[in-house]
Amino acid sequence: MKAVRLTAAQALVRFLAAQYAERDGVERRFFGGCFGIFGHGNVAGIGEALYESPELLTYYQARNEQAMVHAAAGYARMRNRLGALVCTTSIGPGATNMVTGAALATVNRLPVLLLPGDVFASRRPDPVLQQLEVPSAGDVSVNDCFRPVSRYFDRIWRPEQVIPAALQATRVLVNQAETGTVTLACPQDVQAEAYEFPAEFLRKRVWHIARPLPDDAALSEAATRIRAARRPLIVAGGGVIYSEATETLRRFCEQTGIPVGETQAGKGSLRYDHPSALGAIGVTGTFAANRIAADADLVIGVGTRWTDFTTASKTAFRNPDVGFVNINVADFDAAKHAGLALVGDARTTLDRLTERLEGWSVDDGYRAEAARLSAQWDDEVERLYTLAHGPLPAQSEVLGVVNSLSEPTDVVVCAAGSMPGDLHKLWRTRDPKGYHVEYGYSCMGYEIAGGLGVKMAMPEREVYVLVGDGSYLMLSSEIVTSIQEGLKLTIVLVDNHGFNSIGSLSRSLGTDGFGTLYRYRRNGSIGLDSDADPAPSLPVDLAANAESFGARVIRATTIDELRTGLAAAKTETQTVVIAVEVDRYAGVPSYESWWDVPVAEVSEVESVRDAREQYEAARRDERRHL
Ligand SMILES: Cc1ncc(C[n+]2csc(CCOP(=O)(O)OP(=O)(O)O)c2C)c(N)n1
Ligand SMILES: [Mg+2]
Repeated sequence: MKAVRLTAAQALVRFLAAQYAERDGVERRFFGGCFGIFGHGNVAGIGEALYESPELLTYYQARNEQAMVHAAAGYARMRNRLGALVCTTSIGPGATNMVTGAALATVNRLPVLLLPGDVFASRRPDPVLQQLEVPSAGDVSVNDCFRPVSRYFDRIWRPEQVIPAALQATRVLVNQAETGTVTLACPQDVQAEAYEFPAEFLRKRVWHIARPLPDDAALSEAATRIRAARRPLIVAGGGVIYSEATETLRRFCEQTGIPVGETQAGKGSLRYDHPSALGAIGVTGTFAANRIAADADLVIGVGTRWTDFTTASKTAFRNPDVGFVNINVADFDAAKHAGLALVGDARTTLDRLTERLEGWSVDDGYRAEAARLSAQWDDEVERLYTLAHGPLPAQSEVLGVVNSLSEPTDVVVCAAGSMPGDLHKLWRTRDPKGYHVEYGYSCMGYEIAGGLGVKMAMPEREVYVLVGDGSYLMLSSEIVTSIQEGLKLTIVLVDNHGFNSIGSLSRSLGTDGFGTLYRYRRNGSIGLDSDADPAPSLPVDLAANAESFGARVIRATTIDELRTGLAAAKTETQTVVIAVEVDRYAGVPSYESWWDVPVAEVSEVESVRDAREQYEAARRDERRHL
């Protein structure tokens, strides 16, 4: 057998460049490039391999390791998990900076391949710079932190081990049920060691991405249960979009009349103006979806993880006889809520169910009720889009202007703070890939970095990143990368001088927004100043910060200025930051839902005791779906 003498790093890079994924007969390269920040732990290993053969994997420079994993997650989501990016780091802090990004990708079931550098396999120069020694275990390094946040983990102790490790890594990454972060920790000496790699290992390899189907018995049982239901409801999750099942879902609900509520990852499954579209469901849901959910007798979850936000902490489905049918490619999720598990691909499974439900539909009254609620909800959106609130605008108006000035296929990106909830409720989605809110990990700092990954995956689309001041302060450095790469982002920086989301949560729990305003220390404390009597604001100018990164900056103080700014941003070819201040107290209400956040059982504070009483009352509605 022919063999090629390569370093472990060179062999790995060659292998990655030769991997393809194929679904429905369409073949594409799986690894779209490699982000990297170099240090002694990877500069002469993977760094050398990328330098020696730059045509194999495009190298992208990032500012922050966590951010580059976020970008990789955004990219993979935008590619419907049919493509991924690689991230290489040095050892120690460079490596552990990726742990948060790794968890985010795994929670959201998105493929990313991490190659953190690791300490010497030979242990010769131990302890090396940045090595954390564990006195009781010689084979532990900081990279063991990646184990619980990865779907697959290996450490490449010897160069020939690249062969099984790379094959296993790719198997997991392309597997729609298993996918998430894959970590191959790469000891810095091994990266540079040579081995005779078989040519067969380096050949082009096409991984077929299947559309598995549940068995006949499960499909028949599901059809029987749906036919018997009077008020069925579909909850569409991210799986609908990843499986490219949105058209199939539309046909399914037009034939059957079953209305659709959407999770954060599933938003965009059905256009906002479809008569069966109830919009967002759960804690951040619409009254349309939450009312239908309350009485539903059968809930069909498609590609959803059933998080507490979707189920309103298990209070959303109040019909005592409610049952669940779960279509999911992962049996782990399909089994939730004691549902009838249809383990399979969303698109093919919905197709089969459509056939089996031929001639059946919900009654006309129920169909009309859903359509009426859907229309009433859109009136509420319109109201919130046009509040004419002053002197500072309300956040909902900002979202309204961005929505109405963006094209249907443009992409809105967000992750943490008060905007994800408002977007979930209010964003009018017109394209399955037009809504990108990371709410599995809801990680502050994802917004700009994730937006960069979205743009890398679909450079032909305009990308609108909505970011709060808190998230901006946490991680905004990838603005520099977006400018370096000529990948334009339109960043709308919504400033309310601190944490609006946690501030109002805190107030609702009796703790008066403690620690959520950005203010000077006063009378010895921070955060004890009240919303009614705040300490002076901090002299921070985030727009100036963005300008210093090289972004074009537009400052808007009114909704009209925001509108003009957004129109001007469209003509720019580089990243633009539009800074706008909003009234932190002009929030969007919640609509007939509840979120379980425990309140102190005993407290000196009267407002906390009151909140506890309300909490205990609300918790009585929490159910177990067994
Ligand atoms: C990394 C991280 N740390 C903490 C949190 C908890 N958290 C959720 S929202 C939020 C405040 C976000 O502030 P900002 O971006 O200004 O948005 P706003 O709430 O003001 O809309 C915090 C601290 C989080 N989601 N992510
Ligand atoms: Mg804020």
